[in-house]
Amino acid sequence: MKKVITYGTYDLLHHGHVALLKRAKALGDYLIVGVTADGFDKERGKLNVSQSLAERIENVRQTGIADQIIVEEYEGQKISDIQKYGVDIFTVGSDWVGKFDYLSEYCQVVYLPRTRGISSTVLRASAKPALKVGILGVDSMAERFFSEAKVVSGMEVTSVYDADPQKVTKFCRGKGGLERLESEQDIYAGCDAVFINTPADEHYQQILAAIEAGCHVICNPPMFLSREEANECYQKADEAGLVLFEGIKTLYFPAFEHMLLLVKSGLIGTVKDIDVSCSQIPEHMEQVVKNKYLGSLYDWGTTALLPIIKIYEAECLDSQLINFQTEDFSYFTRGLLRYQNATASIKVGKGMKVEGELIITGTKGYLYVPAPWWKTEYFEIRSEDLRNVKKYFYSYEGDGLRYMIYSFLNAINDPERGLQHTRAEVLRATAILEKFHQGGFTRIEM
Ligand code: C2G
Repeated sequence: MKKVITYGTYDLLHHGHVALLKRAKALGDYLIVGVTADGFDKERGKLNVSQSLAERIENVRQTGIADQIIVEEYEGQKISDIQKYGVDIFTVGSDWVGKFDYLSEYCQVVYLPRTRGISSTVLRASAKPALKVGILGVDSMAERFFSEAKVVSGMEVTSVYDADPQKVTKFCRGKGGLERLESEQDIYAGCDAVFINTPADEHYQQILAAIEAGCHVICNPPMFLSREEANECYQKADEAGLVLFEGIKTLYFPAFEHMLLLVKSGLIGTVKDIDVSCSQIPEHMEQVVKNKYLGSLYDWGTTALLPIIKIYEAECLDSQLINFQTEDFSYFTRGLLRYQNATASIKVGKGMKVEGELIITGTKGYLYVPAPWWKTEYFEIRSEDLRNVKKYFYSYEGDGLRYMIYSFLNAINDPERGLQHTRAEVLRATAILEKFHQGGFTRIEM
């Protein structure tokens, strides 16, 4: 019996897929089809898969062409599958020519002609019109957001506004088709969603105006500096059926997501302490210090608090903050947080440098994420016996923002799926930022 294997996402199964499966089957007597798991697709940068793994498997099964269906979970699984199932031929569409030549060490590799004129991407785009997104504020994150949004199908950045027209001119250079608008209001009126990329003290009014205009919001953290304002905005967004999404990119990186799952699975026992450090010495510090909202806890606070809030899932009972600052700008904030039966500490610096690591302490061991933990592709789980360190490696595509943007789009297109970062979690971080914003810290002159 000649065994053939092929792999695919098979999202929104179409005649191109079926043709491939038929040709694959004709290469031998027994066809194994590997359908890609959601996590694997995300890791390899294939975002926006519309159907669940179960739906995609069922669609392949219903063709009656596959003799066996397996799930493809990770890079490198193909080799172990070929060996495990005694496969004679690996095949895949001609859009992958060359990509799998390395498998010829294990079996024959055949690239089959791809059916022209049909793809899951085309079907997805026609299923829903692309979401129109406007960028409000063209500083730092705007470029990264613009380029990463391009690879998230189902949305497009159509317009931009910034109070500084010269900045907009520079930003729009080379971005044909991007419309520059004359006011913030034009952004809210002309788009389905807005990326608020402005200093934190402007967010509240801008979010209210966006909601008023029926615009979904993805906002740079910290989205809010006051719980009262946050609750007001959430209530109005609910009434309008709109999504408020805090754009904490770290949360959507594959490594961070998996790290949370491992910690919550009890792998290091009960977590009793979390130690987080983030810092940056930006260029042109003389410019940065003019804007207090670029200061330590304003700029890093939401990210530094993220692992603490996601793991403890409880209210902070007490926080002590010590802040190094001059006039109005905070360079370095150190915080000690107490929870029901656990503690946490944060160190965040702007214009000061500290090792950017994350250490999660448990009763069976600890998880160590090296700097820069907030965009890590790697972490270790260590225990008393340092010889059995478990190492975890991940990769992310591009700048990594695409995973966050994809989650934002999902939250809009599939409200039932809900938000990965809940309102309660946003409010827990806001409580600490609010305390800081209102001067609830011990001040040390720089
Ligand atoms: N295909 C095709 N004609 C099309 C679209 C897809 O022949 N018009 C083929 C692809 O070449 C692939 C299979 O159908 O062999 C499944 O395609 P996708 O679901 O798009 O998945 P893809 O990511 O291309 O799968 O690791 C191998 C990859 O998983 C291949």
